[in-house]
Amino acid sequence: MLTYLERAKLCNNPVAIKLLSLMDAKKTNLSVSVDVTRKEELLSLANSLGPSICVLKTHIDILEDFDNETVTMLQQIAKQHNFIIFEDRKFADIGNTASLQYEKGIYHIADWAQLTNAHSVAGADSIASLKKVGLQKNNAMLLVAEMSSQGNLAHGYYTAETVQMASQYSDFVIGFICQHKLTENPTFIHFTPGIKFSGGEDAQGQQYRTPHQAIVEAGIDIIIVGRGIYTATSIQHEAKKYQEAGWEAYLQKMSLL
Ligand code: S5P
Repeated sequence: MLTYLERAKLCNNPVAIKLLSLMDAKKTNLSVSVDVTRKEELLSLANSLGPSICVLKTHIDILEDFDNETVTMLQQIAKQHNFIIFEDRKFADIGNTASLQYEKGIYHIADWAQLTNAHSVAGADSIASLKKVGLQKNNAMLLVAEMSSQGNLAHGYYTAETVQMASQYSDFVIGFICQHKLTENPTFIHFTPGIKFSGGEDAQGQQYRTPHQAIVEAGIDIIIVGRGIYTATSIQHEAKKYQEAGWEAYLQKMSLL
């Protein structure tokens, strides 16, 4: 089994190289999902979480006071703390529509989010259209291969075909949103949401596992934590705890295999 840094050297996509390298340098496989609705809160969280994270995950369309300055400042903070911005947009439409949603509209996602994601449900041509927009901007994409919510339909054939689709566009698709390690190809990065120390579920179908379960038992690379961190009393302290737990689990996985 290869380290994050060894895997960085095998990648071609610039975002994958940067991400795996900075994970090694900062000793973190923690991504925080900052699902807040005010710009100021988003930027303040980005600043305080910066030292602990490799990826900041946004849902830019839930902000009630979005303006262009939001993303300019977010980019500055990302540069200062050396993390990747991941807009969790989950494109799911035909190629023409998905690529317009990626490049145009109010958000111009392709201009500031080095990483975003798409469902595979619309088929390979939709990913090809997204790639046409994103690759020339040195961006990357994740495919949603599995989900954390109860009763979701992304399993079996759907997941296997999604992995296949990723291989078809591996210069642009650098990994998956998933619940388990899906491929032995070391250039694909596995991201897992639904992470909380307490495990359990929320009242709306979200299912949680611990960092240890996701990294050691399910073999994934990056844990995505939302409410487990941003609703904590001491956000920085909680982020540090998840960062340490995630890193320890990675070291444990490496020496076990
Ligand atoms: O299957 C998924 C895929 C994603 S990207 N399940 C998820 O929960 N997510 C996202 O991860 C979700 O949109 C949210 O932003 C985050 C989980 O948040 P939490 O508060 O439940 O940790």
